[in-house]
Amino acid sequence: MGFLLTKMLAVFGDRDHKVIVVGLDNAGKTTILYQFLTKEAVHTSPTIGSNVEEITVRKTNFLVWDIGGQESLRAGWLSYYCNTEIVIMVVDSTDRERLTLTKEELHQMLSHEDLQKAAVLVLANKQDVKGSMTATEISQCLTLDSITTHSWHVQACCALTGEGLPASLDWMTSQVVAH
Ligand code: G3D
Repeated sequence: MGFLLTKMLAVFGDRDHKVIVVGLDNAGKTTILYQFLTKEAVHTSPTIGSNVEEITVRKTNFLVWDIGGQESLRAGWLSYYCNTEIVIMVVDSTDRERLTLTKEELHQMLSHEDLQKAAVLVLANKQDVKGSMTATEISQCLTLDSITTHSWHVQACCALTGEGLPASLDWMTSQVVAH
């Protein structure tokens, strides 16, 4: 029966996989979410509360929550953690000053019990801006190599053009298919 169900899900598609998009304010979270949906850059305003959208990639459904990143909202991130399969941490690659803060937020999140099974995708956004940090620099600053408890991946991207985002969706799909 289990085998049959697995086969049917493979044919007809799966349940929704919960994804949360986090990162400091202005990192590009909302732009990325709408780029996933429309493949066009949209005019955004700071996220107050959250946006949620469904994205389907080759029969895999992701329910993607964009959570506001302003300081006053970050304390509320944990109310979204339950059942999250993928955490997307969006980084503004031009914002060197606040990368330490991002690092602290990321490692604190990953120690939360509700995220023990979540995979982590770090998006090094705004690669179109001259002088922005590379994905490798960001990976080093965030000490991603020290993360052994979670599956993780870092991807350079530009939310305005969508560059790097298809590869991100492929990685996300590989993670949920693998589990
Ligand atoms: P947030 O949801 O993380 O707070 P937004 O961030 O998606 O609202 O984006 C914040 C600002 O960064 C927006 O500019 C948006 O257009 C810009 N932005 C997002 N991604 C990129 C990118 O890849 N490259 C560049 N150059 N800019 C980007 P405004 O001017 O509307 O505040």
